[in-house]
Amino acid sequence: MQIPTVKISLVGSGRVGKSTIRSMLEGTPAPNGATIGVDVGKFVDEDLKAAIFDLGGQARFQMMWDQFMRGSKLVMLVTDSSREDVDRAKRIADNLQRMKGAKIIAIANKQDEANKLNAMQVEKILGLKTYPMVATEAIRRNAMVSIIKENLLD
Ligand SMILES: Nc1nc2c(ncn2[C@@H]2O[C@H](COP(=O)(O)OP(=O)(O)OP(=O)(O)O)[C@@H](O)[C@H]2O)c(=O)[nH]1
Ligand SMILES: [Mg+2]
Repeated sequence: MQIPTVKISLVGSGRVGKSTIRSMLEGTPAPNGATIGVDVGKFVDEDLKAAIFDLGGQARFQMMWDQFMRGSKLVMLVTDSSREDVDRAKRIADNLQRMKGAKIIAIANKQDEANKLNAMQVEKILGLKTYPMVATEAIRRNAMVSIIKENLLD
């Protein structure tokens, strides 16, 4: 049976861990610099084939986001779970409401660091279903895959 390819976008401020999540899903080494524009990766297993649009989070790339995200089935808004970044993510979330046909969820990344908000706190602020993550820990890959499938295959 053919599995159609779905588009997933990773969006959020600079350095929050979007590319680390993409490389975790791809099983490739994490990149060591900021994403310039967009990087496209892929995730394939027996019941999901996805193109992962990993957007550059720096301010100078943000005006391209609408075009890069177009046609996404799932948009994951990534935050580093600091109060300041969650406030930034709230403004991004408000803009994402205009996205048609996409499911929007949030990832509360960097849960290994001190003084971070937990996923429930982030969820309350953003008003989006939010999942905790530590993208630098390979052992979390299965959890990341489950998050995606849970939100795509329903
Ligand atoms: N402690 C910790 N560090 C992380 C985690 N996820 C990512 N990082 C680190 O955060 C830094 C930035 O990660 P990237 O994945 O490049 O961030 P990005 O969101 O893609 O950044 P842009 O491409 O600039 O938008 C890197 O040094 C990562 O190793 C995490 O869960 N915990
Ligand atoms: Mg990046």
